[in-house]
Amino acid sequence: MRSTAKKNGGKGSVAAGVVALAGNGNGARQAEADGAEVVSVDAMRARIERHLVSTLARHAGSATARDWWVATVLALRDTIHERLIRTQGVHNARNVRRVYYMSLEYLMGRMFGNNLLATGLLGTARDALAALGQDFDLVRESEVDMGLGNGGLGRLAACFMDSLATLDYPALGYGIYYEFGLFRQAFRNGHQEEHPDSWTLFGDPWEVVRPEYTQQVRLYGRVENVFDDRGNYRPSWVDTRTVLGVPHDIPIAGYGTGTVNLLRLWASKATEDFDLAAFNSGGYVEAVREKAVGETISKVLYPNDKTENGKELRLVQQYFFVACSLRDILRRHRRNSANSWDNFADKVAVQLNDTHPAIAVSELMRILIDEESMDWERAWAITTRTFAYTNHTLLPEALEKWGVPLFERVLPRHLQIIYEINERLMQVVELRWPGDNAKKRICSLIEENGGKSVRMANLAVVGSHAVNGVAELHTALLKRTLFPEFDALYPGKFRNKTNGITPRRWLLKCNPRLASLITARLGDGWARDLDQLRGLERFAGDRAFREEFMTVKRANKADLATVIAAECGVKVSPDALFDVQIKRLHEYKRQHLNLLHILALYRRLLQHPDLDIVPRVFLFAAKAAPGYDLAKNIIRAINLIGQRINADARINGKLKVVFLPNYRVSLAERIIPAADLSEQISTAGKEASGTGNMKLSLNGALTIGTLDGANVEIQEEVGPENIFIFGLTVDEVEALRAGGYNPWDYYHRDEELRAVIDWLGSDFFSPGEHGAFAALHGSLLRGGDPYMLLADFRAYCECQRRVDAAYRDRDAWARMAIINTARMGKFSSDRTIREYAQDIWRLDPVPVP
Ligand code: 26Q
Repeated sequence: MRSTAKKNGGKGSVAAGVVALAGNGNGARQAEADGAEVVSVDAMRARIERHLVSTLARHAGSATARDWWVATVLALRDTIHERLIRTQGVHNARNVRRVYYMSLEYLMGRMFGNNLLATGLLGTARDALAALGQDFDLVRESEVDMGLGNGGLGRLAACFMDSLATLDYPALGYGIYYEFGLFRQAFRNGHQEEHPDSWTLFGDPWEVVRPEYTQQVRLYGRVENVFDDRGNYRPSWVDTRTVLGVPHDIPIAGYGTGTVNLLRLWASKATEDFDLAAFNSGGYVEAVREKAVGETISKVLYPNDKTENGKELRLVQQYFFVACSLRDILRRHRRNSANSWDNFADKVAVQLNDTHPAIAVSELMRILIDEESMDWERAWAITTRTFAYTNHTLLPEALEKWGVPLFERVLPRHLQIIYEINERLMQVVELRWPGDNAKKRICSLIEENGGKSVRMANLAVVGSHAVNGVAELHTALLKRTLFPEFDALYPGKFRNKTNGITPRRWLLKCNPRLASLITARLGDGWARDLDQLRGLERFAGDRAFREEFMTVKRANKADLATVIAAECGVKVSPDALFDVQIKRLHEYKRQHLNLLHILALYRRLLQHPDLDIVPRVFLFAAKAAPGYDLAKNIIRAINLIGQRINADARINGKLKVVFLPNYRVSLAERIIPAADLSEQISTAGKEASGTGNMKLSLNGALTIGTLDGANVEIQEEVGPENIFIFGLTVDEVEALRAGGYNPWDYYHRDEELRAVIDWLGSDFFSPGEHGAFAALHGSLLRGGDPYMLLADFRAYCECQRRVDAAYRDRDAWARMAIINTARMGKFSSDRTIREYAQDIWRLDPVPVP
């Protein structure tokens, strides 16, 4: 192993991790030999025992698997905290420029395996637990996912935190310490049921609470118009209510490096005066009971992945977390006496993850003007130099807007500032397009139709020096369709930063078999430099390697089959084609197009029982927003149709349909390594990027997809011969819509399509229950089929036929799968983060010895 590492110039701890994951070798000796963390198995064992007794007050004889897990986390944390202190010491001593990532969501998943790999202590911990008589795999299953996000945007934030630390960038992530993360999903009679996710119920051993950095946040109240003794307007925000924000810090360890950054999550707490002043009419006990109001702010993550307009608590959450974070940034900046406002924007870069934290633009302006008495121009220059904004959606209905009356009640002073920003913006628009009121209406931060509302995207665009989309196609559409006026007004402000995923979690950790196979051929450098996977192309032509690659896939599929049997009670064959669609449930993602194809196959099989098709397992996993009835209806349809198909002996098990409940990061880690086919079938122009597409392809699944989001760039990398592309392009979608799209045309013209839609609309799959899928059925015809499933149906079926044909030639399939893995280098989040650092943040790495 040592020689492999040397030969490839990789970092030693990487090698230790891979070998240990594969289950052989002595991790500690390895790590020591490679110059990484020097913790012997005996020392690790002693640490675990010490934490078990002194921290958990447990006798080894009565300790549960969870106790062992907590004790091992604490033992590992000893190392991580030392590195954290060293990292922060270096950053502070050198007064480095930092990036602050502001996101309402972080989908971290489990931290244990990731941190063991990062520190090179996986083998050591495994051996230490074995020496203590514990089953490592059982112990690690005790960890509950940290599910503080909805989907792609939240997981992107988690991948970015990993890359920032791994690449030694000084960075801090700010977010909310939700007591309840994304709901737990269960199925009852095919219906989605939501249950609370109380992930902190028994405490979280990764976090450190920092009461000394508690921040006060003011809300509500009114603005008093005051003039100072020189006649200057000095507005004063009074009669506010105050809540406290208490930071909970989670360490983020870089992989194979000394850097440990922080994820700082704010929990809200009531102050004494918050409620005693406002609610004391009911007496002492009532007042204390009412304190709970201040604590609800960080109670729960909104389970929507598009805007739910007008929810006061959501606005309060956004402001609460932004206000805490900006104050914390300021406190840290002021700690160093060399710092002042003059160099603030030289030391601080803030990235806004979508518009959710966009209120930060007006909050920094408020601080500078009201609290620091700065003039407008200087305050505005500092503000716009500080912020940059990432856009994740083009869907107009998903753009954030806040009604002015609500905004004024919660944040009256901020509304004034937004009006002032807007007035100056309107002057700029007037200069550029004199007399053009239409342009003013489009650019305005205030939308006026009926009532007034604040457009958060416009605020984020004007308040930032850079705005980026998340894939090339998405950025082009952002400029062409969503913000053409701003693009004209601020040339060069809009840029592309194609998303990426961390190869540590999405290959090294989740797919140890494939990781070991790759490391055996290429050495271990790929986990920090994913472009090295190109070296696999050489082996795509090697029959023995292709067989090994498929053996790995087969073993991963067998593992997943066990999970499916346990979770769904369905028996599936690892020799079938595993056709996977895993993502949030949305009409635009078109899980129901997949379903229409399943119905078509099922019908063909019933009509021609000897039809020769490749046996397939259709795998779904997805959560629907609790208030999104149509999405829930699609889940129900997949569940009930699946039950019927799975139970139908006539089709000889050629089709299985499985909906795995409670999709989350740790479940994705089991599904992705076992996938043969990756479904990325959104209506062209709707999916900003997608990141699951990258994870699946990296693990050797072939993509069936539309030319949407990052699929376009995946095709560029793997080549058109190694991907299955079908359907309307963005331009064709636009043209068809402009010409008056009518789904009935397709319905009448295509006999099979008509048959499956009618079948879906019948009670065949819901005996005794009339109209179970009426909502879904109605959306496709009477509802006008807004996502154009009918237009793409035939092309999709044809493309699936090509998939079927390709899968029969296992060897050719293996070659394509290997090439997919080999060419995913571009989609490492390390590449994405380097681009942000160079083009947007102007940030340099700071190695930590
Ligand atoms: C906003 C206001 C109120 C309540 C909820 C929200 C909200 C929450 C989450 C709105 C949107 C989201 C999440 C969006 C999201 O995950 N978008 C995805 O981002 C990925 C990373 O860039 C892309 O790959 C996906 O294409 C995009 O859909």
